[in-house]
Amino acid sequence: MVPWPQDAQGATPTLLLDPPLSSSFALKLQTPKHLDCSDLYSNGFGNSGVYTIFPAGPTSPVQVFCEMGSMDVIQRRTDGTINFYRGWEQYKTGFGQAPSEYWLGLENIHLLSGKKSYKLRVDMEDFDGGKVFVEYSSFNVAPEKDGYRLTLSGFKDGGAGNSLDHHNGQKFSTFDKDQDSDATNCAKTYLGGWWHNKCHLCNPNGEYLWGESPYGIGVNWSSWKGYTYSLKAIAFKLSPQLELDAIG
Ligand SMILES: [Ca+2]
Repeated sequence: MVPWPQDAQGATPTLLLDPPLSSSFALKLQTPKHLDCSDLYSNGFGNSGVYTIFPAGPTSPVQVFCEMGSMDVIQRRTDGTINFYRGWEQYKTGFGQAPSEYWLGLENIHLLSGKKSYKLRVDMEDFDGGKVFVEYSSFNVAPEKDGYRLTLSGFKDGGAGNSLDHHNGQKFSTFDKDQDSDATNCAKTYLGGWWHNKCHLCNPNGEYLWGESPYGIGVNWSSWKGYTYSLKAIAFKLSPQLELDAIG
C-alpha cells in the first residue's frame, strides 16, 4: 500500500484534500465565511492555495493565498508581473492577484490585525538560491485615520536582519500621500508605497529589478543584501499568535 504523503506539519492529509483541490473548487466548498487562513485551516482547508476570506464582514470577500492553510499572505513579490508603483487608493483597497504577486490592501490588513493578535513572518529569496526570513511576535496596522500606522515587536532573526524595525511606528506613504518622516517624498523617490520613515531600510514594494540595481529603488532588504540588490522573492505572512505557538 502506498502511504499518504505527509504535509509540512507532519499530518496525514484527509481524503477530501488530497490530491490538492484546484483553487476554484476549494472556493466553492468554502462555508461558512472565514475571517482568515487560520479559520480555514481549523475547518479542514489544510492545503496551500487561494481562498476567500472576509476580514471586512460577510459581504466583502477578499482573495488571499493561504500558506500551509494557516498563514495569510498579505504581500507577495515573485516575478515582476505586477506593477507596485501605485497610489493611495490602490494601496488602501489592494491590487494584483493571488496566488502570484499582490498587495492585500491596507484596509484589509488593518481589519485582520484588529480582530486577532498576529505574528508576522517575512520570507525572502535572492537569485542565487539564498533563502532567509524574519519574524515579529506581534504585528498591527492602525486605522486609516491614523495613517495605517505600523506597530511591530518581538524580532526574531532568520538571517535577513532587522531592516523592518526602522519602519516601526510609521504611517503608510504612497507617491500621492506623503506621510513619511523625511523632507522628501520617499514613496516617489524609491518607487513604492511603504511605511517609509527617513526613508527606508527595506523597500518590499519597490521596483522589481532582478538583482543588482540602482540604489534604493528595488525590492531591497538592506540588512541582508544592501541597497543595490533587488530580491527575487519576498512575502509578508500573518498567523495568529496562539495558533502558531501551538503548531510550534
Ligand atoms: Ca515626506
